[in-house]
Amino acid sequence: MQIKRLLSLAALLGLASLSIVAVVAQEATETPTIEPPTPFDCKEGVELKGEPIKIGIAVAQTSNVALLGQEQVIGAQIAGEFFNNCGGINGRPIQLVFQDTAGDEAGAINAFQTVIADGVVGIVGPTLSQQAFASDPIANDAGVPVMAPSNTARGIPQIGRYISRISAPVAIVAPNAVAAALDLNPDIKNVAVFYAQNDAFASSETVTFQETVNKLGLNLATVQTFQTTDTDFSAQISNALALDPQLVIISGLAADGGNLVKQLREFGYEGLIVGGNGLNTANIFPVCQALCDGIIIAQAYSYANESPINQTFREIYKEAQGKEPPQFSAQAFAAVQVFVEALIALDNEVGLDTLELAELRTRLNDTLLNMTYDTPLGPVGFVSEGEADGEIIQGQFYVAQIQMNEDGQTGSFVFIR
Ligand code: 1QQ
Repeated sequence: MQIKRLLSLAALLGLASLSIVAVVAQEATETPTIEPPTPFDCKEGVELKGEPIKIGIAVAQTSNVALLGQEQVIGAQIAGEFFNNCGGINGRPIQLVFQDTAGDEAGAINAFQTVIADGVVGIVGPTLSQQAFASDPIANDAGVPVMAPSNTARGIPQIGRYISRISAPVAIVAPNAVAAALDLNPDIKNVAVFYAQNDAFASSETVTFQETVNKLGLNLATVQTFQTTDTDFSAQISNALALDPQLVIISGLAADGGNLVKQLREFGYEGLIVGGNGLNTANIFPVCQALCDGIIIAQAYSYANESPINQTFREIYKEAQGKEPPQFSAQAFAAVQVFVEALIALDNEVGLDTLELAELRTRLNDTLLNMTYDTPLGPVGFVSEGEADGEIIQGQFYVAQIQMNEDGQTGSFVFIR
């Protein structure tokens, strides 16, 4: 009901007034630009008919990684309802097929195999890069397009032609957080870096953080390692605090990362803390509670983005969840959006029901790589050729700082850059 009302509002706004934003890119030495996307055209009131088109949503609904995956489920659910209310794929409904990957590689492989066998045209997932390196080759070999909603490690699009990501890589996003920390404390000299050695994302993100520290002329005083399954970080913390850091940078996941922050503060560390993408969720609040206060985290999404589609997404999210939407939900929404818009374009071009599933999947992959999209993340496109095909081209990044409320339980992400 409520979603309907908001969607009418969106229709009134026409979802049509996005200004042209220059988009610069990525990782590479040259800076690819994209054609400014056409705003999504919501066709409300269309009666949906025909066989649903299935899109797999294979993310972590259980395990520790669900602290991150739950936000993706919410973003995808909002997208499923939104795009069906906007006319589906030229009047055919989409059906999101949710399959829990849990937190490990085996879970991701199982979930991918299950949704592929179920006949999905593409997959949004998995949650972790660590899982993606195991499950994506299966989809790639089967010719099933994957849109990674949150895989930020180096090398994800390079897994294969069918693998793309909506989640900007750590190499682009993470340095912003260190720059923001220096704005807050220009006297930072010594930096202690911590990272989870058993996780592909954390091992990739720490390389970027360490390079950034060196480039900025700061002293990389120590690099401490841990496991995402660790709960006691006292040895590493003692080692690091002996070197008097003014900044601690953590690349881990939510539960371990939150615990590490908590223990750092309990050991008396008072300096700034930068958390990586694995700490980028309000679901760490129950872990570090009041001691989460002040963590600085780079963002590939801001709820303040004024584009109509973002403001519609934001309204729907806030109505359901009572707070501002987080990055992982926005990225999951945008991942579904890319499949929907590419399916509509392909249907307009050839008619989806003229294609066998295998050909549909291949044509969908080629189509999606060559379009641009006005998403809640801003205008995005993809590298469409070569080794890095499927890499996102996105222009807007931000930094937020966690502000905990007096109750020590609730808090928010306050944008500082
Ligand atoms: C990755 C990540 C995770 C921390 C996101 C949930 O960025 O695994 O690549």
